[in-house]
Amino acid sequence: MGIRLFQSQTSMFCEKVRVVFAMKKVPYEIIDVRKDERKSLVEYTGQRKVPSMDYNGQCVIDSTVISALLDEKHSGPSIYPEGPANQGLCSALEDWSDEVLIHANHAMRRAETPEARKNAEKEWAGHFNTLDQMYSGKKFIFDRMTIADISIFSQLHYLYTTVKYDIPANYKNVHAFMENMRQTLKLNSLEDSFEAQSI
Ligand SMILES: N[C@@H](CCC(=O)N[C@@H](CS)C(=O)NCC(=O)O)C(=O)O
Repeated sequence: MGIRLFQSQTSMFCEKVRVVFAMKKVPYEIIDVRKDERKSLVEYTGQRKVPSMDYNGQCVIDSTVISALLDEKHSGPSIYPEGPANQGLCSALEDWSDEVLIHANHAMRRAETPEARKNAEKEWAGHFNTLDQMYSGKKFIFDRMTIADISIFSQLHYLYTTVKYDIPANYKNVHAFMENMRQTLKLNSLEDSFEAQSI
C-alpha cells in the first residue's frame, strides 16, 4: 500500500496536484507515464489521462477529485476557503480554469497560422482582463491560497514555460499574482514539486 501518482512532468493538471501534495506534505511515488508509453497507467486505471492516483489501492482519476481527496484525508492547510458560499465559488473558479483556460492554452500551442495565433492571443487577452480584475488588490482570490489560485497558476505557468508565451506587461495584477505564487511556493519549501529552473 502507499500512494502512487501517475503523471507527466509537463501536464498542468499534474502540476496542480503536485502543489497540493506538497502543501499537504504527503509522501508519494511518481510514475512517469512517458517511460512506458502509458502502459502501466492504462493497466491500472483503464484509461489514458493523467493525473491518476493509486491511493492505498483506491484508483482516483482527475486533478479535481485527487485534490479533494488529499484535502479530505490529510491535515495541513486546506485548499478550500472558509464557508459554503466561498467554497462554491472556489469550485466554480477551479472548474473555469481547468475547462476554459486549458482551451486557450491549447489554442495558443496548436496555432499554426498567423490568423490562428491572432485568435489565440485574442482569446487569452479576454482571460487576462478577467484575471487582472480578479487579482486587483489581492494576493489570492480568497483570504489564503486555494485550489482556485493553484489551478489558475498551473495554466498560466504552462503558458509561460511550455507554450513559451509571455503574459503582456500591462496585466500588472496577473504578473504580481504569478510572482507571489512563485515566491509563496518556494517559501513553503515546495521546490520538490517543480523543476527548479521552471519556477
Ligand atoms: N480534467 C482532467 C484533465 C486531464 C487531462 O486532460 N490530462 C491530459 C494531460 S494534460 C492527458 O493525460 N491526456 C492524454 C489523453 O487524453 O490521452 C483533470 O483535471 O485531471
